[in-house]
Amino acid sequence: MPRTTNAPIVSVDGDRLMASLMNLARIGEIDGGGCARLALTEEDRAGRDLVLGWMHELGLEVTVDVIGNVIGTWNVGVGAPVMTGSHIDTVRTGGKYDGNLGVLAGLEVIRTCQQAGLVPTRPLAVAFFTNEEGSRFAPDMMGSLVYAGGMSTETALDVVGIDGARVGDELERIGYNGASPCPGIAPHAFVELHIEQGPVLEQEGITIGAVTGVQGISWRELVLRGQSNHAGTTPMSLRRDPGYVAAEVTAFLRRLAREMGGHQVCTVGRVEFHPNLVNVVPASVAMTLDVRNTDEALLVAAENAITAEVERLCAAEHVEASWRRLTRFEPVVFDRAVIDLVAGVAREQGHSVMELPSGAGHDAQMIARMCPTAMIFVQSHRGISHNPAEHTDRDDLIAGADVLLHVMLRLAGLDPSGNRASGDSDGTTR
Ligand code: HGY
Ligand code: MN
Ligand code: MN
Repeated sequence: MPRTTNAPIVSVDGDRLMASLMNLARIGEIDGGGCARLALTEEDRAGRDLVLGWMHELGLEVTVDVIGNVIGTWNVGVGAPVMTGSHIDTVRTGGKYDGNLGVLAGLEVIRTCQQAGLVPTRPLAVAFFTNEEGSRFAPDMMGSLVYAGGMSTETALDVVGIDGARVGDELERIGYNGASPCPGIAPHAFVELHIEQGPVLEQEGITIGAVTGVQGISWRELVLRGQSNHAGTTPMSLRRDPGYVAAEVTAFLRRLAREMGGHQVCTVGRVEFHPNLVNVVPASVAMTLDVRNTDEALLVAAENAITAEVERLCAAEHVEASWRRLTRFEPVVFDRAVIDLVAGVAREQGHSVMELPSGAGHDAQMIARMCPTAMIFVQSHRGISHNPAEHTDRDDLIAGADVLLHVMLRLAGLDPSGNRASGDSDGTTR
């Protein structure tokens, strides 16, 4: 049963949207109904090729830039484009909708306008940005960060991933080392549709999230070096065991997050022992620390508390610690006028709406450096994501796409009923 009571004047084709999502999900599909398309792998190439083909079918002008971001532009009207988009790379155990929904709903918006004979006064553009996930190559949101001028192309191309591959070499290998320069063209406005990837909308029984911003993200790699030794002959009093320190650090992060409360989250997602053998006290351990908070001062306090605890543990165990910064983004606040437009359009379509911050990072947080930006969230079933079981109901996917359609049209100066929307030159609406 469609959730909206006020069907929009122009609506996306739900069957077509679902078909494109399922087609893309078949590329890199894994057990449990998910996807594995790590950035710049063969699977990512295949996904890129498929979506790029759909862009050409729509008659879009397609550009590939120096970091592999792909932008399809429907060159109608005049001025900077109203842009939407997201990413189609996934984590190794990804779902069908993370990122993919934002890109494919953007293409569905353009298809719907073309078929309805709606011609916006501004170009509409759909982007998929390179390496949003960051799990192979840090930082995450790499492509949109370079697009927005927050990271130099040279630095990004020289990033080496967890498997030893270099970004620039991989881009060339898959044929997406494009020519368009970065920073890219600043859009008139940017709106990204994305699944919430958390439990809030479903728990509150709300259909549409008008996203207020993105929390701060701190990724660090910690390498602990002790002394490799025989597991059977080495007395506990003589050990310099980095594995023990790694375990204590992991437990400390959990306690710290619980004590700080609020939006504070801490995650140890990767731990690599060396030599990783049953009867050898490890020589070293490399681990990652993902620490986030909506409040920058609290995020800094959490980072400092962790650094101090690592120092204390290492001193007691005679282990050495070395740190490497992988990612550090401060919290981002989206544009109030665009947030209000998202909420207003959703309510016009009869949906329940709430404002909330994003716990996950998104390309929108980078494009927000260039133009008025906001996001639209739809529910994630049981808040699960970065997991093959990731699921969002069909009606919610379509509701999100319809809100995206009408927000983009308003930003492009065209009201669905064909009147000129009261837009002004800086992308905000009154
Ligand atoms: O890590 C994140 O928040 C995003 O999925 N890259
Ligand atoms: Mn995502
Ligand atoms: Mn993700």
